[in-house]
Amino acid sequence: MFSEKEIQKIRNQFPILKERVYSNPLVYMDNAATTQKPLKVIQASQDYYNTMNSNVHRGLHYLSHKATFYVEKVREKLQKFIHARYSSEIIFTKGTTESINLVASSMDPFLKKGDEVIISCIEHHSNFVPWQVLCKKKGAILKIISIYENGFLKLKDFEFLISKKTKIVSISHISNVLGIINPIKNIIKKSHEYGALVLIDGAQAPSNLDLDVQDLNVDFYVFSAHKMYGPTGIGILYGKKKILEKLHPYQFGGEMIKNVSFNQTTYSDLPFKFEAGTPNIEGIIVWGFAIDFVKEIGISNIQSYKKNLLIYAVKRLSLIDGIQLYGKSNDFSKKSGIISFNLNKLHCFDVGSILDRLGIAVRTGHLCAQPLMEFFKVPGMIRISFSIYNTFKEIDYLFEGLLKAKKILLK
Ligand code: 7TS
Repeated sequence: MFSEKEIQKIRNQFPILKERVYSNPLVYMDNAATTQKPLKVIQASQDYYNTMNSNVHRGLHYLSHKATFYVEKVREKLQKFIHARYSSEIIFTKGTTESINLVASSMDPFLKKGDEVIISCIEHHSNFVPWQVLCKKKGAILKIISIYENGFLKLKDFEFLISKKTKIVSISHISNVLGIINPIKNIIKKSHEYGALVLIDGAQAPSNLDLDVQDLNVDFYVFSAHKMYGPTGIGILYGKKKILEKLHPYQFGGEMIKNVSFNQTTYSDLPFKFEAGTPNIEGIIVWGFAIDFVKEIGISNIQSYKKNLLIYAVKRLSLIDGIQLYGKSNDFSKKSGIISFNLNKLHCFDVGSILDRLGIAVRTGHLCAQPLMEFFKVPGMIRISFSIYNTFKEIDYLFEGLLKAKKILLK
Protein backbone atom coordinates (compact mmCIF):
# COMPACT_ATOMS: atom_id res chain seq x y z
CA MET A 1 0.00 0.00 0.00
CA PHE A 2 1.39 3.42 -0.94
CA SER A 3 1.68 6.13 1.67
CA GLU A 4 0.18 9.57 1.02
CA LYS A 5 3.71 10.85 0.46
CA GLU A 6 4.46 8.20 -2.16
CA ILE A 7 1.23 8.97 -4.02
CA GLN A 8 2.11 12.66 -3.91
CA LYS A 9 5.46 11.79 -5.50
CA ILE A 10 3.64 9.93 -8.27
CA ARG A 11 1.19 12.83 -8.67
CA ASN A 12 4.11 15.22 -9.11
CA GLN A 13 5.01 13.34 -12.28
CA PHE A 14 1.70 14.41 -13.87
CA PRO A 15 1.84 18.12 -14.77
CA ILE A 16 -1.86 18.28 -15.65
CA LEU A 17 -2.84 17.49 -12.04
CA LYS A 18 -1.69 20.99 -11.12
CA GLU A 19 -4.36 22.51 -13.39
CA ARG A 20 -7.24 24.35 -11.79
CA VAL A 21 -10.78 24.01 -13.06
CA TYR A 22 -13.06 26.99 -12.33
CA SER A 23 -10.57 27.92 -9.58
CA ASN A 24 -10.78 24.45 -8.00
CA PRO A 25 -8.03 21.84 -8.06
CA LEU A 26 -8.57 19.30 -10.83
CA VAL A 27 -9.94 15.99 -9.54
CA TYR A 28 -9.60 13.68 -12.51
CA MET A 29 -11.84 10.63 -12.21
CA ASP A 30 -12.36 9.79 -15.88
CA ASN A 31 -9.48 7.35 -16.23
CA ALA A 32 -11.52 4.65 -17.94
CA ALA A 33 -11.93 7.11 -20.84
CA THR A 34 -8.25 7.99 -20.88
CA THR A 35 -5.50 8.32 -18.30
CA GLN A 36 -3.29 11.36 -17.86
CA LYS A 37 0.33 11.21 -19.00
CA PRO A 38 3.44 11.37 -16.82
CA LEU A 39 6.21 13.81 -17.65
CA LYS A 40 8.51 11.12 -19.04
CA VAL A 41 5.83 10.22 -21.61
CA ILE A 42 5.22 13.86 -22.53
CA GLN A 43 8.96 14.50 -22.86
CA ALA A 44 9.48 11.36 -24.94
CA SER A 45 7.10 12.78 -27.52
CA GLN A 46 9.21 15.92 -27.90
CA ASP A 47 12.43 13.92 -27.88
CA TYR A 48 11.16 11.78 -30.72
CA TYR A 49 10.65 14.82 -32.96
CA ASN A 50 13.91 16.38 -31.82
CA THR A 51 16.09 13.36 -32.42
CA MET A 52 14.66 10.70 -34.73
CA ASN A 53 11.60 11.75 -36.72
CA SER A 54 11.57 9.78 -39.98
CA ASN A 55 9.61 6.98 -41.63
CA VAL A 56 10.21 3.40 -40.56
CA HIS A 57 11.06 0.11 -42.31
CA ARG A 58 11.82 1.82 -45.59
CA GLY A 59 14.76 4.19 -45.34
CA LEU A 60 18.40 3.32 -45.76
CA HIS A 61 19.42 6.37 -43.81
CA TYR A 62 20.48 6.74 -40.20
CA LEU A 63 17.29 8.33 -38.83
CA SER A 64 15.04 5.76 -40.44
CA HIS A 65 17.13 2.96 -38.94
CA LYS A 66 17.01 4.64 -35.55
CA ALA A 67 13.21 5.09 -35.58
CA THR A 68 12.74 1.53 -36.89
CA PHE A 69 14.97 0.18 -34.13
CA TYR A 70 12.92 1.88 -31.40
CA VAL A 71 9.57 0.90 -32.94
CA GLU A 72 10.64 -2.74 -33.00
CA LYS A 73 11.98 -2.45 -29.43
CA VAL A 74 8.50 -1.39 -28.29
CA ARG A 75 6.98 -4.31 -30.16
CA GLU A 76 9.29 -6.57 -28.16
CA LYS A 77 8.45 -4.70 -24.98
CA LEU A 78 4.76 -5.33 -25.61
CA GLN A 79 5.46 -8.96 -26.40
CA LYS A 80 7.06 -9.32 -22.96
CA PHE A 81 4.36 -7.20 -21.30
CA ILE A 82 1.61 -9.62 -22.36
CA HIS A 83 3.85 -12.71 -22.52
CA ALA A 84 3.27 -13.39 -26.20
CA ARG A 85 5.36 -16.10 -27.82
CA TYR A 86 6.58 -14.03 -30.79
CA SER A 87 6.96 -10.29 -31.33
CA SER A 88 5.40 -10.76 -34.78
CA GLU A 89 2.13 -11.55 -32.99
CA ILE A 90 1.91 -7.89 -31.98
CA ILE A 91 0.17 -5.81 -34.65
CA PHE A 92 0.13 -2.03 -34.21
CA THR A 93 -3.26 -0.41 -34.78
CA LYS A 94 -4.92 2.90 -33.92
CA GLY A 95 -6.31 1.32 -30.76
CA THR A 96 -8.82 -1.16 -29.38
CA THR A 97 -11.54 -0.09 -31.79
CA GLU A 98 -9.42 -0.57 -34.87
CA SER A 99 -8.07 -3.89 -33.57
CA ILE A 100 -11.59 -5.30 -33.20
CA ASN A 101 -12.60 -3.96 -36.59
CA LEU A 102 -9.50 -5.54 -38.08
CA VAL A 103 -10.42 -8.97 -36.72
CA ALA A 104 -14.11 -8.65 -37.64
CA SER A 105 -13.23 -7.55 -41.14
CA SER A 106 -10.55 -10.22 -41.61
CA MET A 107 -12.97 -12.91 -40.37
CA ASP A 108 -15.45 -11.99 -43.10
CA PRO A 109 -14.41 -14.67 -45.61
CA PHE A 110 -14.56 -17.36 -42.92
CA LEU A 111 -18.11 -16.61 -41.81
CA LYS A 112 -21.08 -18.02 -43.68
CA LYS A 113 -24.85 -17.82 -43.42
CA GLY A 114 -26.12 -19.49 -40.26
CA ASP A 115 -22.78 -19.27 -38.42
CA GLU A 116 -22.88 -17.68 -35.00
CA VAL A 117 -20.95 -15.00 -33.14
CA ILE A 118 -21.27 -14.54 -29.36
CA ILE A 119 -20.79 -11.27 -27.49
CA SER A 120 -22.35 -10.03 -24.24
CA CYS A 121 -24.78 -7.28 -23.34
CA ILE A 122 -22.15 -5.35 -21.37
CA GLU A 123 -19.89 -4.72 -24.37
CA HIS A 124 -18.59 -1.29 -25.35
CA HIS A 125 -19.96 -0.29 -28.78
CA SER A 126 -16.49 -1.03 -30.20
CA ASN A 127 -17.02 -4.68 -29.37
CA PHE A 128 -20.67 -4.68 -30.36
CA VAL A 129 -21.19 -2.84 -33.62
CA PRO A 130 -18.43 -4.50 -35.72
CA TRP A 131 -19.94 -7.94 -34.95
CA GLN A 132 -23.51 -6.77 -35.49
CA VAL A 133 -22.57 -5.32 -38.89
CA LEU A 134 -20.55 -8.40 -39.88
CA CYS A 135 -23.37 -10.77 -38.91
CA LYS A 136 -25.95 -8.75 -40.84
CA LYS A 137 -23.71 -8.70 -43.91
CA LYS A 138 -23.04 -12.46 -43.82
CA GLY A 139 -26.44 -13.70 -42.64
CA ALA A 140 -24.78 -14.95 -39.47
CA ILE A 141 -26.47 -14.86 -36.08
CA LEU A 142 -25.32 -12.59 -33.26
CA LYS A 143 -25.96 -14.20 -29.87
CA ILE A 144 -25.74 -12.12 -26.75
CA ILE A 145 -24.91 -13.33 -23.24
CA SER A 146 -27.14 -11.65 -20.71
CA ILE A 147 -26.30 -10.55 -17.16
CA TYR A 148 -27.79 -10.80 -13.69
CA GLU A 149 -29.18 -7.70 -12.02
CA ASN A 150 -25.80 -7.22 -10.32
CA GLY A 151 -24.14 -6.94 -13.74
CA PHE A 152 -22.26 -10.27 -13.70
CA LEU A 153 -22.37 -12.37 -16.86
CA LYS A 154 -24.86 -15.24 -16.90
CA LEU A 155 -22.38 -18.02 -17.58
CA LYS A 156 -25.22 -20.54 -17.79
CA ASP A 157 -26.52 -18.45 -20.68
CA PHE A 158 -23.14 -18.69 -22.38
CA GLU A 159 -23.03 -22.46 -21.99
CA PHE A 160 -26.46 -22.61 -23.56
CA LEU A 161 -25.55 -20.29 -26.47
CA ILE A 162 -22.20 -21.82 -27.46
CA SER A 163 -22.31 -24.54 -30.09
CA LYS A 164 -20.41 -25.94 -33.04
CA LYS A 165 -21.94 -23.11 -35.08
CA THR A 166 -20.11 -20.49 -32.99
CA LYS A 167 -17.19 -19.09 -34.98
CA ILE A 168 -16.00 -16.42 -32.58
CA VAL A 169 -16.70 -15.27 -29.03
CA SER A 170 -15.80 -11.64 -28.32
CA ILE A 171 -15.97 -10.46 -24.71
CA SER A 172 -14.47 -7.68 -22.67
CA HIS A 173 -11.94 -8.51 -19.97
CA ILE A 174 -13.17 -5.67 -17.73
CA SER A 175 -16.48 -3.86 -18.25
CA ASN A 176 -15.93 -0.14 -18.85
CA VAL A 177 -19.26 0.55 -17.11
CA LEU A 178 -19.44 -1.89 -14.22
CA GLY A 179 -15.75 -2.52 -13.60
CA ILE A 180 -16.50 -6.22 -13.38
CA ILE A 181 -13.60 -8.52 -14.27
CA ASN A 182 -15.06 -11.28 -16.41
CA PRO A 183 -13.99 -14.93 -15.96
CA ILE A 184 -12.34 -14.96 -19.37
CA LYS A 185 -10.17 -18.03 -18.79
CA ASN A 186 -13.27 -20.19 -18.39
CA ILE A 187 -14.95 -18.56 -21.38
CA ILE A 188 -11.87 -19.16 -23.55
CA LYS A 189 -11.60 -22.80 -22.48
CA LYS A 190 -15.27 -23.51 -23.11
CA SER A 191 -15.21 -21.71 -26.50
CA HIS A 192 -12.23 -23.76 -27.63
CA GLU A 193 -14.06 -26.99 -26.76
CA TYR A 194 -16.51 -26.01 -29.50
CA GLY A 195 -13.81 -24.89 -31.93
CA ALA A 196 -14.68 -21.19 -31.64
CA LEU A 197 -12.04 -18.46 -31.66
CA VAL A 198 -11.96 -15.94 -28.81
CA LEU A 199 -11.23 -12.24 -28.88
CA ILE A 200 -10.81 -10.44 -25.57
CA ASP A 201 -11.38 -6.70 -25.51
CA GLY A 202 -8.75 -5.71 -22.97
CA ALA A 203 -9.21 -1.93 -23.23
CA GLN A 204 -9.65 -1.56 -19.46
CA ALA A 205 -7.15 -4.20 -18.41
CA PRO A 206 -3.47 -3.51 -19.17
CA SER A 207 -2.50 -1.34 -16.21
CA ASN A 208 -4.93 -3.18 -13.93
CA LEU A 209 -4.07 -6.82 -14.39
CA ASP A 210 -1.00 -8.87 -15.19
CA LEU A 211 -1.56 -10.23 -18.67
CA ASP A 212 -0.36 -13.55 -19.97
CA VAL A 213 -1.89 -14.31 -23.33
CA GLN A 214 -0.24 -17.74 -23.48
CA ASP A 215 -1.59 -18.75 -20.11
CA LEU A 216 -5.03 -17.46 -21.12
CA ASN A 217 -4.64 -19.34 -24.42
CA VAL A 218 -6.57 -16.48 -26.02
CA ASP A 219 -6.65 -16.16 -29.82
CA PHE A 220 -6.87 -12.35 -30.00
CA TYR A 221 -6.31 -9.75 -27.28
CA VAL A 222 -6.67 -6.02 -27.96
CA PHE A 223 -6.01 -2.78 -26.09
CA SER A 224 -4.99 0.88 -26.47
CA ALA A 225 -2.00 2.80 -25.11
CA HIS A 226 -3.96 5.80 -23.91
CA LYS A 227 -5.66 3.98 -21.03
CA MET A 228 -2.29 3.00 -19.59
CA TYR A 229 -0.60 6.42 -19.42
CA GLY A 230 0.45 6.32 -23.09
CA PRO A 231 -0.52 8.41 -26.10
CA THR A 232 -3.79 8.32 -28.04
CA GLY A 233 -4.06 6.86 -31.53
CA ILE A 234 -2.03 3.73 -30.88
CA GLY A 235 -2.89 0.24 -29.66
CA ILE A 236 -2.35 -3.38 -30.50
CA LEU A 237 -3.95 -6.50 -31.75
CA TYR A 238 -2.28 -9.56 -30.30
CA GLY A 239 -3.11 -12.66 -32.29
CA LYS A 240 -1.79 -16.21 -32.29
CA LYS A 241 0.68 -16.50 -35.14
CA LYS A 242 -0.94 -19.47 -36.82
CA ILE A 243 -4.33 -17.74 -36.81
CA LEU A 244 -3.07 -14.35 -38.00
CA GLU A 245 -1.27 -16.11 -40.83
CA LYS A 246 -4.58 -17.48 -42.07
CA LEU A 247 -6.45 -14.17 -41.88
CA HIS A 248 -6.75 -11.80 -44.81
CA PRO A 249 -5.17 -8.33 -44.64
CA TYR A 250 -7.43 -5.60 -43.38
CA GLN A 251 -6.06 -2.70 -45.40
CA PHE A 252 -3.88 -2.53 -48.46
CA GLY A 253 -0.99 -0.24 -49.38
CA GLY A 254 2.63 0.44 -48.49
CA GLU A 255 4.62 -1.87 -46.19
CA MET A 256 2.11 -4.74 -46.19
CA ILE A 257 3.26 -6.14 -49.53
CA LYS A 258 6.00 -8.52 -50.56
CA ASN A 259 5.68 -7.93 -54.26
CA VAL A 260 3.34 -5.93 -56.49
CA SER A 261 3.04 -6.53 -60.22
CA PHE A 262 0.46 -5.31 -62.74
CA ASN A 263 -1.58 -8.43 -62.21
CA GLN A 264 -1.18 -9.40 -58.62
CA THR A 265 0.19 -8.69 -55.19
CA THR A 266 1.74 -10.91 -52.56
CA TYR A 267 1.66 -9.88 -48.92
CA SER A 268 4.37 -9.38 -46.32
CA ASP A 269 4.85 -11.75 -43.43
CA LEU A 270 3.56 -10.95 -39.96
CA PRO A 271 3.27 -8.43 -38.46
CA PHE A 272 3.55 -6.16 -41.50
CA LYS A 273 0.76 -7.88 -43.44
CA PHE A 274 -1.64 -6.03 -41.12
CA GLU A 275 0.22 -2.72 -40.91
CA ALA A 276 -0.51 -0.91 -44.17
CA GLY A 277 0.78 2.65 -44.47
CA THR A 278 2.93 4.79 -42.21
CA PRO A 279 2.19 3.81 -38.62
CA ASN A 280 1.90 6.14 -35.63
CA ILE A 281 5.66 6.05 -35.13
CA GLU A 282 5.76 8.65 -32.40
CA GLY A 283 2.85 6.97 -30.60
CA ILE A 284 4.58 3.59 -30.63
CA ILE A 285 7.91 4.91 -29.36
CA VAL A 286 6.31 7.04 -26.66
CA TRP A 287 4.15 4.09 -25.56
CA GLY A 288 7.38 2.33 -24.60
CA PHE A 289 7.93 5.00 -21.92
CA ALA A 290 4.40 4.51 -20.58
CA ILE A 291 5.04 0.77 -20.26
CA ASP A 292 8.23 1.55 -18.31
CA PHE A 293 6.21 3.85 -16.04
CA VAL A 294 3.67 1.10 -15.31
CA LYS A 295 6.39 -1.47 -14.72
CA GLU A 296 8.35 0.81 -12.40
CA ILE A 297 5.33 1.26 -10.15
CA GLY A 298 4.33 -2.37 -10.63
CA ILE A 299 1.00 -3.61 -11.91
CA SER A 300 0.20 -5.43 -8.67
CA ASN A 301 0.92 -2.24 -6.69
CA ILE A 302 -1.33 -0.21 -9.00
CA GLN A 303 -3.97 -2.91 -8.74
CA SER A 304 -3.97 -3.07 -4.94
CA TYR A 305 -3.91 0.71 -4.50
CA LYS A 306 -6.86 1.11 -6.88
CA LYS A 307 -8.71 -1.68 -5.09
CA ASN A 308 -8.36 0.22 -1.82
CA LEU A 309 -9.69 3.37 -3.49
CA LEU A 310 -12.58 1.32 -4.87
CA ILE A 311 -13.47 -0.21 -1.51
CA TYR A 312 -13.32 3.19 0.19
CA ALA A 313 -15.39 4.88 -2.54
CA VAL A 314 -18.08 2.19 -2.50
CA LYS A 315 -18.31 2.51 1.28
CA ARG A 316 -18.58 6.31 1.11
CA LEU A 317 -20.98 6.50 -1.84
CA SER A 318 -23.24 3.83 -0.34
CA LEU A 319 -23.93 6.25 2.50
CA ILE A 320 -25.69 8.67 0.13
CA ASP A 321 -29.43 8.40 0.34
CA GLY A 322 -30.97 7.63 -3.06
CA ILE A 323 -27.78 6.47 -4.79
CA GLN A 324 -28.05 3.51 -7.16
CA LEU A 325 -24.73 1.72 -7.71
CA TYR A 326 -24.49 -0.64 -10.69
CA GLY A 327 -22.37 -3.80 -10.73
CA LYS A 328 -22.13 -3.90 -6.95
CA SER A 329 -20.40 -6.88 -5.38
CA ASN A 330 -18.89 -7.70 -2.02
CA ASP A 331 -16.22 -9.69 -3.82
CA PHE A 332 -13.77 -6.93 -4.70
CA SER A 333 -11.38 -9.41 -6.32
CA LYS A 334 -13.81 -9.43 -9.27
CA LYS A 335 -13.87 -5.64 -9.62
CA SER A 336 -11.53 -2.96 -10.94
CA GLY A 337 -11.51 0.74 -10.05
CA ILE A 338 -14.68 1.75 -11.90
CA ILE A 339 -18.00 2.72 -10.29
CA SER A 340 -21.13 3.71 -12.22
CA PHE A 341 -24.18 5.07 -10.49
CA ASN A 342 -27.26 7.27 -10.60
CA LEU A 343 -28.52 9.62 -7.94
CA ASN A 344 -32.17 10.00 -6.92
CA LYS A 345 -33.36 9.66 -10.52
CA LEU A 346 -31.57 12.93 -11.34
CA HIS A 347 -30.30 13.22 -14.89
CA CYS A 348 -26.66 12.17 -15.06
CA PHE A 349 -25.76 15.27 -17.12
CA ASP A 350 -27.11 17.58 -14.41
CA VAL A 351 -25.09 15.83 -11.73
CA GLY A 352 -22.00 15.70 -13.98
CA SER A 353 -22.24 19.45 -14.71
CA ILE A 354 -22.29 20.34 -11.03
CA LEU A 355 -19.32 18.05 -10.36
CA ASP A 356 -17.50 19.67 -13.27
CA ARG A 357 -18.00 23.12 -11.72
CA LEU A 358 -16.31 21.74 -8.61
CA GLY A 359 -13.35 20.60 -10.71
CA ILE A 360 -14.31 16.91 -10.67
CA ALA A 361 -14.04 15.20 -14.07
CA VAL A 362 -16.41 12.23 -14.37
CA ARG A 363 -17.98 10.52 -17.36
CA THR A 364 -21.72 10.79 -17.88
CA GLY A 365 -24.17 9.40 -20.42
CA HIS A 366 -24.53 6.00 -22.04
CA LEU A 367 -20.80 5.29 -21.65
CA CYS A 368 -20.68 3.79 -25.17
CA ALA A 369 -22.79 0.88 -23.92
CA GLN A 370 -26.36 1.63 -24.95
CA PRO A 371 -27.53 -2.01 -24.82
CA LEU A 372 -26.40 -2.13 -21.19
CA MET A 373 -28.30 1.11 -20.44
CA GLU A 374 -31.33 -0.56 -22.03
CA PHE A 375 -30.87 -3.53 -19.68
CA PHE A 376 -30.84 -1.25 -16.62
CA LYS A 377 -33.64 0.90 -18.15
CA VAL A 378 -31.74 4.16 -17.70
CA PRO A 379 -30.73 6.82 -20.26
CA GLY A 380 -27.29 7.07 -18.75
CA MET A 381 -25.08 6.82 -15.68
CA ILE A 382 -22.40 8.77 -13.85
CA ARG A 383 -19.07 6.98 -13.85
CA ILE A 384 -15.96 7.50 -11.77
CA SER A 385 -12.82 5.55 -12.59
CA PHE A 386 -9.57 5.58 -10.68
CA SER A 387 -5.93 5.73 -11.52
CA ILE A 388 -2.74 5.53 -9.49
CA TYR A 389 -2.78 9.31 -8.88
CA ASN A 390 -6.24 9.48 -7.28
CA THR A 391 -6.45 9.92 -3.51
CA PHE A 392 -8.79 9.12 -0.65
CA LYS A 393 -9.21 12.86 -0.08
CA GLU A 394 -10.47 13.22 -3.64
CA ILE A 395 -13.10 10.59 -2.87
CA ASP A 396 -14.19 12.63 0.16
CA TYR A 397 -14.38 15.71 -2.08
CA LEU A 398 -16.50 13.79 -4.58
CA PHE A 399 -18.77 12.64 -1.76
CA GLU A 400 -19.30 16.26 -0.67
CA GLY A 401 -19.84 17.24 -4.32
CA LEU A 402 -22.57 14.67 -4.74
CA LEU A 403 -24.33 15.90 -1.61
CA LYS A 404 -24.09 19.44 -3.00
CA ALA A 405 -25.51 18.29 -6.35
CA LYS A 406 -28.43 16.65 -4.59
CA LYS A 407 -29.12 19.78 -2.58
CA ILE A 408 -29.13 22.00 -5.67
CA LEU A 409 -31.04 19.68 -8.00
CA LEU A 410 -33.64 18.37 -5.57
CA LYS A 411 -34.64 21.82 -4.34
N1 7TS B 1 -13.62 -1.46 -25.25
C1 7TS B 1 -13.73 -1.02 -23.98
C2 7TS B 1 -14.08 -2.00 -22.90
C3 7TS B 1 -13.48 0.32 -23.70
O1 7TS B 1 -13.58 0.73 -22.43
C4 7TS B 1 -13.15 1.20 -24.75
C5 7TS B 1 -12.98 2.67 -24.50
C6 7TS B 1 -13.01 0.69 -26.04
C7 7TS B 1 -13.28 -0.65 -26.25
C8 7TS B 1 -12.55 1.55 -27.17
O2 7TS B 1 -11.23 1.94 -26.97
P1 7TS B 1 -10.53 2.99 -27.95
O3 7TS B 1 -9.21 3.25 -27.32
O4 7TS B 1 -10.44 2.36 -29.28
O5 7TS B 1 -11.42 4.19 -27.96
N2 7TS B 1 -13.72 3.14 -23.42
C9 7TS B 1 -14.05 4.44 -23.18
C10 7TS B 1 -14.84 4.78 -22.10
O6 7TS B 1 -15.31 3.98 -21.29
N3 7TS B 1 -15.01 6.11 -22.10
O7 7TS B 1 -14.37 6.61 -23.16
C11 7TS B 1 -13.75 5.57 -23.85
